[in-house]
Amino acid sequence: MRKQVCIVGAGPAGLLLGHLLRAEGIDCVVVEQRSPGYVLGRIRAGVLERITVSLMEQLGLDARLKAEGMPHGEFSLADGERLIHIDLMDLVGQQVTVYGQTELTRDLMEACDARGLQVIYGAEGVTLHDVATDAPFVTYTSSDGTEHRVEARFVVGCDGFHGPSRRAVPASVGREYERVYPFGWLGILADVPPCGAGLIYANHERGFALASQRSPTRSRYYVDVPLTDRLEDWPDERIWDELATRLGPEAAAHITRGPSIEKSIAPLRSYVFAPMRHGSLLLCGDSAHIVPPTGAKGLNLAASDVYYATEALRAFFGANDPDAIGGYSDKALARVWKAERFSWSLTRLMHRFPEDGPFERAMQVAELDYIASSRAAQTSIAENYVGLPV
Ligand code: RFL
Ligand code: PHB
Repeated sequence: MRKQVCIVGAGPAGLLLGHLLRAEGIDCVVVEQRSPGYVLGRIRAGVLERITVSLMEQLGLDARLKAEGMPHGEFSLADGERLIHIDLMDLVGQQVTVYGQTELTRDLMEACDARGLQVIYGAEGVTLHDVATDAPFVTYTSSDGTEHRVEARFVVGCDGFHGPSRRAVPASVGREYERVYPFGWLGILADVPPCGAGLIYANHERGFALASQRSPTRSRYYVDVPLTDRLEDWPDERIWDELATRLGPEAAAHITRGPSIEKSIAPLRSYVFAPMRHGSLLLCGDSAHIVPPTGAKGLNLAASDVYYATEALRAFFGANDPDAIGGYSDKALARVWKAERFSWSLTRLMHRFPEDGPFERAMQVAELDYIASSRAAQTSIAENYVGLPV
């Protein structure tokens, strides 16, 4: 098979890019190792920035997002007894949209046939070849054992943190920056009404907690747990008890308990791989970087990478401008590093690190006090939370 672009991975980054390229008349295919059901089964992000919503709008795939997505003009930081409100609308005149990654991925998936976006699911042994040259290709084996080869002018790696694309860049060319955190987030999804209108991030002496939601009848909550903990250690009642304590009395009074419909533990990591382009290979989303989920940035960074990659590929194929491809990595990384900084600093502020002593705790208290009393500090948080401009 011969295409202008071969996209590896049909998560949100791969599907979004595929649709945007199709809309530009660029011939592409998406190669995914899993089944559609598996991809939709992963419960992940919930908060969408403007860039993510506007790409769906541009594609005309935002009908359900508009109808079911919940605009949030504020969120809160809880510190023991106190709630610090960050009024996004008042501070920066923008809001975020709460709409599950699963729903966004479903919208993109369901539009593939009508938009002529070819996605090959169940591709095994996906391997990238000759990415440093102008004639890269991708090989894979389909479930019936047939071997396939996709020749393309560009390969875009949208295959997440564990995919093969990043590893196709020689170690002598790429550099890794990494911070691994000493805890993970235990997430619980339940068909119960949320405990309040807005998201609450809590730093309690027992640890971190987050109250989020998916709809007026579906809640998503997280607590941080030691990396050695297993799901069996956390029956639902223990999670609800812990949430009630950590989120503070105001939220606890409004928590509705119910059986979990999904429960998982995700480790926290900050990671950047640079550059995000090598020859004819571009990396987008989690294949190139990971943020701890505290800033709600991962999916939104995947969307901004896809925006820059689409611009670069449009300029290459439409205006015969090879320099656009050359500029992709620097443009994408400039935004990635700022989101990494915000996610890291909010993680540092809102979690109790096992190695922290009284000094580090005093710094957290002082910073939360400063945020509570300073509109400038709140504005800085707000402009990062709604998403810096692309
Ligand atoms: P994905 O979603 O991992 O998709 C990668 C796709 O590539 C496929 N793949 C392969 N395909 C072919 N061959 C191979 N060898 C392959 N290996 C892998 C995979 O099967 C998959 O389909 O990456 P992508 O598209 O870059 O999207 C990134 C986002 O999924 C991620 O950043 C977010 O979920 C992060 N995140 C959040 N982001 C936000 O913007 N807001 C949030 O509120 C938010 N909350 C979260 C999060 C992530 C979490 N976890 C579990 C990591 C909350 C959590 C708990
Ligand atoms: C979520 O709803 O899953 C969610 C919300 C905000 C975050 C992370 C995850 O910062």
